[in-house]
Amino acid sequence: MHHIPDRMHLMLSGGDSTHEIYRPPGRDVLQGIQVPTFAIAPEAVLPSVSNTTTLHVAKEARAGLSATPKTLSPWLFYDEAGSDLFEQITELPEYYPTRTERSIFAAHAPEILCEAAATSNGTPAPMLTLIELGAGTATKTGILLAEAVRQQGSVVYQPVDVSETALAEATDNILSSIPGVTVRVQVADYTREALPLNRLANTRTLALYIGSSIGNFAPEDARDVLRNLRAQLLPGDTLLLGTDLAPNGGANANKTVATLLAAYDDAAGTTAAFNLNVLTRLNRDLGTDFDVENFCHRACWNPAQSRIEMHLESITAQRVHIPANSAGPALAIDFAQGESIHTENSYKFTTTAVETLLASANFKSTKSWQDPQHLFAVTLATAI
Ligand code: AVI
Repeated sequence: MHHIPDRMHLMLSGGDSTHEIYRPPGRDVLQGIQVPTFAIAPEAVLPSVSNTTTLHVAKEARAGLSATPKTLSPWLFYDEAGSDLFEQITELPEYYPTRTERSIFAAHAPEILCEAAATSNGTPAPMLTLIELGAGTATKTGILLAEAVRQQGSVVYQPVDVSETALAEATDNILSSIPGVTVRVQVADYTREALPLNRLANTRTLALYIGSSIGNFAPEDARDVLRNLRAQLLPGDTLLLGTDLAPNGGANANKTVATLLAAYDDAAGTTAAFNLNVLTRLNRDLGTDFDVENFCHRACWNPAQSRIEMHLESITAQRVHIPANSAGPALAIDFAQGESIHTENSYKFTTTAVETLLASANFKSTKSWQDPQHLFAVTLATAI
């Protein structure tokens, strides 16, 4: 069985500027493809886009490697090998976010669902419909769906993702394990397209944006993603947002910079392999001649930006070539010894920063849950 990560993050070129946006996962990103909502058999209606994807890879690599400082978009991580490596990362002892968020759902799902359905005037609780942005294979979502079925008898679940293979896997997993769920998958890029919700009469929407996905956006882009979502919701609908906490960002000082650094530079070297795999991908997809042995993985904490940064550092002075292709002419890229390619940001939040971000997109934070060690937060917010 293939494994696809919960999330991925990228830099997209828009006109002549490059800006950071966030994109859900998938081995091959489906650029600009939007198909109608459909049930269960997404492969049947999607055209092949492998050439489009390769062209997009070429454009990203050219723009990023010609820039100063050099960058590569994080969505490039998620080819088949990178997706498998990310899946391994989520199970590493050092990488706490995935299991911690799952533990928060396991401990608090009844309360989360009750809060999302709560009414202030004593009227009966509305039926909740769950949508999920960047759902991927929706492995953690099952806990919330099972609780929704327990509370309301059945639930409609609308996962949104650019990867139809991930959505097919999510659908299979959920339908085979949680009776009472109706799955309506939607293949779409939620960072760039409106999300038609196909709202059912007399229901309230609970939107899930979990897995710390929001942390892979620059702050302005994070706000824009939430505003795009908010534009599709009605007042009273809710958003459940998963955020990784900054060092000392929770209610105590348990979480240190060392905790964070270990999560992004694990002892087994899986995150290093994940980071370096992007060079292998470029060699394969574009015919570049990166000597992967000549680069090393670096993770650092940027306190001013409250983010972990991942870089690939050039061990020696070296020249790398991008062959001519439909994205442009042949290019030679020079690296000084110690120069790095910035490959990812992963922002970490204080509880105040989460509230401020939500408010900037017209959500009011109503309740937040953290694990006992205050590593991770799950925040419910109401559309106002
Ligand atoms: C997908 N995203 C939330 C991960 C993170 O923690 O920022 C990606 C990742 N990069 C290295 N390890 C995990």
